[in-house]
Amino acid sequence: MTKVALITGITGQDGSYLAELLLEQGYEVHGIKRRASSFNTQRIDHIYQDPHTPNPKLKLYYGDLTDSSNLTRILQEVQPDEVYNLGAQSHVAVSFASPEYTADVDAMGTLRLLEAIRFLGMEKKTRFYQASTSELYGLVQETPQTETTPFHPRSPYAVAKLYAYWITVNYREAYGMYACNGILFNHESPRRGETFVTRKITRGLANIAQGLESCLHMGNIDALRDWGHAKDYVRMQWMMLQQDTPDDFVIATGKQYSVREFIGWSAKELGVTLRFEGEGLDEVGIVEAVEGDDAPALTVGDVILRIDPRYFRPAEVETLLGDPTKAKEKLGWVPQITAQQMCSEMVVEDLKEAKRHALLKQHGLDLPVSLEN
Ligand code: NDP
Ligand code: GDR
Repeated sequence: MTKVALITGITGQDGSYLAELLLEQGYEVHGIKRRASSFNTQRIDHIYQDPHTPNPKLKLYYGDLTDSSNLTRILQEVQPDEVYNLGAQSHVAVSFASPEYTADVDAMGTLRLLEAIRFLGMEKKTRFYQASTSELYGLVQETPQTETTPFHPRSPYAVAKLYAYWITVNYREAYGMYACNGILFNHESPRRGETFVTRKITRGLANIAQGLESCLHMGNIDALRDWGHAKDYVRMQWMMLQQDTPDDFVIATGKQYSVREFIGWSAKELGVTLRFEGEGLDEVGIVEAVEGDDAPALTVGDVILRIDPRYFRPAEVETLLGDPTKAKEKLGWVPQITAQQMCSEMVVEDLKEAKRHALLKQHGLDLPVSLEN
């Protein structure tokens, strides 16, 4: 029997990798996408199937986590064996600007989906995965963080995700649903949204190296994170729904680095050595050496990084480090890709794009590079 999956957030980073994985496993995949004024399916265009082809394996539906009517209708139509709730307003800094919307999508959206499954009488058939987050730990109470570490969320995003975490546990306990939380630490890839810190760095430095931008403006570069690769993490999302009994798992690498270190790796990948000088808001990143052909626009002494208070958050999560022992012991999950390998892959992909832009520019086709970050 072909398994049927429904993914909210299929157009996002994780949604796209998960859809690929499930298609490879022979699933019929259904995804909810938001209506937007321009195309928003770039991450899944390569697996998109024309709805006019007979029996397409991937189908998309317009919908939104703020609207129960469409969630109920789509669930009823699709009758999924597995639901992966990846849709969210997922940017922590943006959640301070739009706290109510973030709560509506990330907290209430999860409730709407669970309640629709129950209302349709599918609670014993449909398995549910909730995209929970290491942001729940926020102001950390112990290091490394495990499934039993107390939560202390530090942003409207994290508070909304805390509700989603507990409502998932509650539906499991109250209605016997197979519902799981994956408490995922930061995971990245070349498909990461451009305004998250890793992608902002790899894309920004690649653009600077090619003369398309002049300076990267950053916030707290001393923040510490446990970064993994999205491909490894979506595999674990699927594994969680294949067990005999539902459970919650921390997904992390168990290694921690600073944003500053990530900047250093990215620069090195481009053949650039960066020196940090100054302190606090006056700190800058200066080019110390340039080797190879990947940074033709740079010379020694260029200031290519500055600190900008705009990127500091009203309450910061300074440090996160996960302990994935439970996932390893119970599910045999071990991440395959290191943070450094991932950084290198991201720089290579962003450099290809920057070179394309630079070439067009040389030939008089000066396409604007989006600098909003
Ligand atoms: P992205 O921001 O890349 O993707 C989020 C997805 O949610 C997009 O498809 C987006 O659509 C969709 N979405 C946003 N708002 C709504 C809405 N109102 N209704 C329906 N869909 C909506 O996130 P990631 O792929 O990185 O993360 C996936 C999930 O995992 C998120 O819930 C995130 O909070 C959580 N998470 C992520 C971690 C990470 O490090 N990446 C770590 C821990 C948890 P559109 O493309 O139109 O914007
Ligand atoms: P995070 O990821 O908030 O951990 O949430 P992000 O990459 O945005 O920030 C990581 C750390 O870097 C610091 N930082 C900056 N961040 C951004 N975006 N831009 C900057 O210029 C900048 N300078 C420094 C931040 O302050 C922070 O400490 C991500 C999201 O994917 C969530 O959805 C997910 O739940 C968590 O990871 C786990």
